[in-house]
Amino acid sequence: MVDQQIFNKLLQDYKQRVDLALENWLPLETLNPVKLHQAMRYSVLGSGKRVRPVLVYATASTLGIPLNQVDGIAAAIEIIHAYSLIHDDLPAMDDDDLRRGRPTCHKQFDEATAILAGDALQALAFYILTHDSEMTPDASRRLAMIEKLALFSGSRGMAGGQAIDLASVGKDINIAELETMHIHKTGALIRTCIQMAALTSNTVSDAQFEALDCYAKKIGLSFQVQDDILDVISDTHTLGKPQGSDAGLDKPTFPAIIGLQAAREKALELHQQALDAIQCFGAEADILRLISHWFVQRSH
Ligand code: GRG
Repeated sequence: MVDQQIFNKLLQDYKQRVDLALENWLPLETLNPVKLHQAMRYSVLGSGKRVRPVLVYATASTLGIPLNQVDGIAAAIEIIHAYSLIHDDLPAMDDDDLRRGRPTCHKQFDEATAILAGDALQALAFYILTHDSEMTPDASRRLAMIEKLALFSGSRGMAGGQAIDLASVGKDINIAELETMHIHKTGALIRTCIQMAALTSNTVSDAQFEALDCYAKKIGLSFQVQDDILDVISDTHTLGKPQGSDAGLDKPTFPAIIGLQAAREKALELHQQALDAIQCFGAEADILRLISHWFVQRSH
């Protein structure tokens, strides 16, 4: 079993790795249009947890894929995530002033620049997937990855989940409807990380792919349940975004619908189901097991 210290070191290594890739792919802020490029870099290179790249690297490590083959995937998904946060924070959506402990993109720059930074980041993610020379040379596989990212980040995935989220504000929704929203809004991109990394492998079997996808679905939801719990029990400084913002916006959450204790139990149940899903793997998947544990234990 990978111990906690080794796990923490691995997380650090993965973060450093993707930060390097992001630094390389993002246009320099001295390039015109300067303000747009500054806004893109400001939003991506902040202090995010890099959860999605970590999942890409951990899946690659489980499947014995050299990490340089998935750097582009990790960077592209983190860039999609950054775009989603910029747009989520806009006045037309959650209207937030604070993200990752500093002003949101539209507060630091202006609203038009923030919209454009999100748009340009989304385009950059797909540019990376077509241009990264370290990724698989197999064009059909690369196309399958691009399809995954387009599908899971679009109206049938993350953007669709955001639409459901906005439509549910102030409404009484049940737990199944809440889960549907999060499966799309947060879960879809988490599944993408694992599926895109697995698509790099020459040897992954259908059964292994299914097992990893099942794991991804469980941790995608547990991540969100914990996020809802932290919005209730944590503080603005630790979260780097306003605590209590869900309640403030009258958003349905797991603690609001089933109570704090039941939400905690739900997170642990999903963690157990995630572990069960990857039973077919041996010690090579310990990193994924520890990530699932991290998701339900995290404090920010
Ligand atoms: C605007 C198309 C569009 C989509 C927005 C992901 C999303 C959809 C909105 C984010 C709102 C939110 C707070 C969702 C809860 C879970 C979540 C995705 C939190 C943010 O991700 P972290 O915790 O953030 O990985 P860091 O800053 O660590 O990268």
